[in-house]
Amino acid sequence: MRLEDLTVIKPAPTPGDTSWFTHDRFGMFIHWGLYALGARHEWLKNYERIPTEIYDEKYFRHFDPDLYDPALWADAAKDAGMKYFIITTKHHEGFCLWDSAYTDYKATNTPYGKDILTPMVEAFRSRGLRTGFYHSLLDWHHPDYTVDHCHPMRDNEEYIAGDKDRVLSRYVEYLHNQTEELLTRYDPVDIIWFDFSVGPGGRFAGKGKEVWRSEELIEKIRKINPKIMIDDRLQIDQDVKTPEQYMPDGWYKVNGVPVVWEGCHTFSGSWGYYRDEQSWKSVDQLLKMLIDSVSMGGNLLLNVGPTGRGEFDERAYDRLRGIGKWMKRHSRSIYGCTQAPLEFECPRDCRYTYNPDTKRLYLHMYSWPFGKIRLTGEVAEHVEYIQILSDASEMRFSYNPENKTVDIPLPIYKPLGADIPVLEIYLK
Ligand code: H79
Repeated sequence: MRLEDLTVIKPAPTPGDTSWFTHDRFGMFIHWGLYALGARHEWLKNYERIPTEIYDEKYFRHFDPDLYDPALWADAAKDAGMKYFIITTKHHEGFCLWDSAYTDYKATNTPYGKDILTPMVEAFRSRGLRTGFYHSLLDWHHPDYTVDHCHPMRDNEEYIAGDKDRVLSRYVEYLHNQTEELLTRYDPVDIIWFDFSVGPGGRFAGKGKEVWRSEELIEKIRKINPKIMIDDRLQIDQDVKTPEQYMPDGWYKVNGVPVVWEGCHTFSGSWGYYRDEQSWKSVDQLLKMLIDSVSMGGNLLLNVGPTGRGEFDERAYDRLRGIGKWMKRHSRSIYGCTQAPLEFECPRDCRYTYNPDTKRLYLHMYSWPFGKIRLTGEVAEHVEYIQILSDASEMRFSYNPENKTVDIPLPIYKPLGADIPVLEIYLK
């Protein structure tokens, strides 16, 4: 088969511009809000059924991140090889990081007293990273947001009785206004990432696209920025599918059609800062999540939950530095890459990624196979030159046309500086 005739999947086109996104592959999610002070999950208001007065008495009144310096965050993201960031402008708790004209529940009214979002966007943009805004559809603070089964007051009869005076459409107006405010003030925003549409549960009504007036909201967003990428959680698929904390077992499909997708993952389980969580993933595991995603045509959005003083903690820095060390010498197998041609058989315990522009195939070896590695089938026909990606050292190989194999002898020891070694295979 000719190289041009191999099957390289292209995801279905979308209304926004995803060309940069499917090239860049790796972004930083940031979950930051009042819950950083609770330091025990961003859903703590919900899990512990905390009334707003108590939540605010504690966290709103004590929010003062004196060590907040977004330049440090942006440096850490860039050094890890991330190309965009997505910040929680407002999470489910309802607290706003920017100086919104539509609410008093914002950073400027805390002891900190300053806008958090503007310097953050500036810091990341000035380092060449693109900007995404996570924005919660749920709002556990707004007086017109009615109770549903995902609400902190779902068991509080007195609070639920108050729903008769709540006008949900007023909240939706607020949601539309704030979205327009954000996208205008920080134009051009590259991604808007809404989270999420609550299904009906028990005695409570759900909140979906009719309630959010999703279609109209999308129209308003595209009027401000036609190129923006919109996620799928307004209950209308737009530019990107967002599997959360799980790895698809192949290219993510909608009705059988491969689409643009981005998996979002945490370091330790929760998204907001959780001091005592011990379930931190290793650098090796995180790198494999990135490689796995690209090998299935997707992106990885990896989350950091900064502390209440405004820092990434040491565990986060440790992982980010480890990822950056690998990325420095291996990002060529990530940026601009996608799933390999479907005809190619991948050796055991390995992952391919493929750059269709340079026609180079990347073989990631998850365990070092000692004596040699063998490529069989269609791929063997196309091997022109092979080197180890980390140091451009030549890998000699022998081609056997009779059984269509390429044998690549390997040293007994894994090459230095290549924790997950990658062979760069030039195809012909
Ligand atoms: O922002 C992060 C999370 O806080 C948020 N999305 C990421 C990016 C998120 N967490 N959970 N969900 C979204 C999905 C909600 C699942 C639920 Fe339930 C299942 C809501 C109701 C049933 C579990 C049980 C959580 C609340 C009750």
